[in-house]
Amino acid sequence: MARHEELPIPIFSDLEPVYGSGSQLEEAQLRFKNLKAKFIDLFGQSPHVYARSPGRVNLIGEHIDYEGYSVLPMAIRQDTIVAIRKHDSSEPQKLLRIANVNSDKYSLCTYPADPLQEVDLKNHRWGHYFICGYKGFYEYAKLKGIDVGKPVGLDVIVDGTVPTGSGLSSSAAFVCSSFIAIMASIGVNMPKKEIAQLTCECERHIGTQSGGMDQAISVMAKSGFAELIDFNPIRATDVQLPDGGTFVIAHSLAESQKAVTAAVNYNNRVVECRLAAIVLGIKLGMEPKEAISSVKTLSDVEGLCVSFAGTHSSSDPVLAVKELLHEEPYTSEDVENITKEKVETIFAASPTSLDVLRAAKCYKLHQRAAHVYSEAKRVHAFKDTVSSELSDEDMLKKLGDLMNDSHHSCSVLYECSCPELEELVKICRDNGALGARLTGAGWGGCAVALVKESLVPQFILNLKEQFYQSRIDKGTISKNDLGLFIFASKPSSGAAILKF
Ligand code: NG1
Repeated sequence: MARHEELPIPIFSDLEPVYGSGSQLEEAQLRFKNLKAKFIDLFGQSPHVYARSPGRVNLIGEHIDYEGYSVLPMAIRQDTIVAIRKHDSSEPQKLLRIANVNSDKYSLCTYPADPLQEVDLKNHRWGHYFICGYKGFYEYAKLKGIDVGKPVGLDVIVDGTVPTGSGLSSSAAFVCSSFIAIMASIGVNMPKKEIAQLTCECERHIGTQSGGMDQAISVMAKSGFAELIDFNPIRATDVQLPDGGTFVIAHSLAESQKAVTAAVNYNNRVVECRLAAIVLGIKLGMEPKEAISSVKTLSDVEGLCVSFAGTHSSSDPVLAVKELLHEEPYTSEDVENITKEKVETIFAASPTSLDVLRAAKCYKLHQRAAHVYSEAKRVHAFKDTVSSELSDEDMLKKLGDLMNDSHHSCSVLYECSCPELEELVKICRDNGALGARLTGAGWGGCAVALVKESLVPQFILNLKEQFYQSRIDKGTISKNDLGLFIFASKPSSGAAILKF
């Protein structure tokens, strides 16, 4: 039987295989009905096809996907649905009209139907994420020589329930559902692993140098399982989580605008990791020129670091980091003395990296590399624990410890936490979570806590009282919306095409 990631996106004519039964199905039926009505109201015709793709919570493995390391996320029930109608080539208007069911917050965006258009990064608009998928699909079709005809107009309405800026990957849910809807409207389908790769690449048009975790899980998720996602090549392995534990997701209410802050946060860390990898490569015997041209990620020099550790009776690459990279932040001059090259020259081909260099004062190479290598190990320890012979109780405790260690590393070494997340993680632990950590890119967004199933209702009540009540009193959120900010989550299904 073909492996899961080799299969195309499933096409369904009813909602049950995607949303299961009960209240979740009823809610989905209502959303689709509403979406269709809005579509007809706005565009005068019904959509041809729908695509949906879920958000995700990352259980462990933060900020290591772009360094080539495996991660362990699961899809959540919140998703983005894209309804689409492809114009007939005889229709005169060649425009992409992108509307949202939440038109108060997201007003209609209009773009030309030209797949070569640039995404205007200086003027961020919500519709840009659709354009990422649009450009990505046409780039792929051109590369593969698929005849998709001349670009025509598209009418689109989007309905997203993944909270934005929350570390739950609303952006990937939107880009993946857009890409799949465009693909389906043209009558094409392809293996999930190719879509995961393409959507990862095309989301970079928005200006972040993302790894591929979010798109991979959104496209390849299976109901009931978390997935161990490997890269190069992309592969998903089902991970059955132990009984008796539930993951509770809680929003810190600090919104992280990843695309807007990329130069000082997300892309800054990608640049720091590359510099750390080049410097390690040189210290471990590579010629500077060779290191600059061939070393892209910390995984590229892991072998050298492990060999170095071997000479000290260890196999831990962190040992090389401790011995070879000082804790003092590196200035550009410090780096250039080692690389014999201007940092601007190293990153000359990447405008978003040059933005990072312009904004950065120094680079914390030791701390970032120590996080990446140790976090990569924790992902495998998590997977090994889940498949071990430990009792459920011991297993849950060990998983919780790994999550706590991961948070510590994100907070202290990678510095991607924030005061609100620190407060929330502490409150989770004080209320009996076996482990709690920030999830996703950080600098705001959500925490995920592993909680004994029997304690979940009380745990949620305590968090409402101890974290959210003061924010309700201040008017930051409304009491009626609490369910959007704290909820228990089970692993949900991945992307799907729906034709009725
Ligand atoms: P968020 O911001 O949580 O969607 C981002 C990246 C991931 C990964 C995590 C950190 C995008 C689309 N996603 O996720 O690839 O690097 O941060 O682990 O940029």
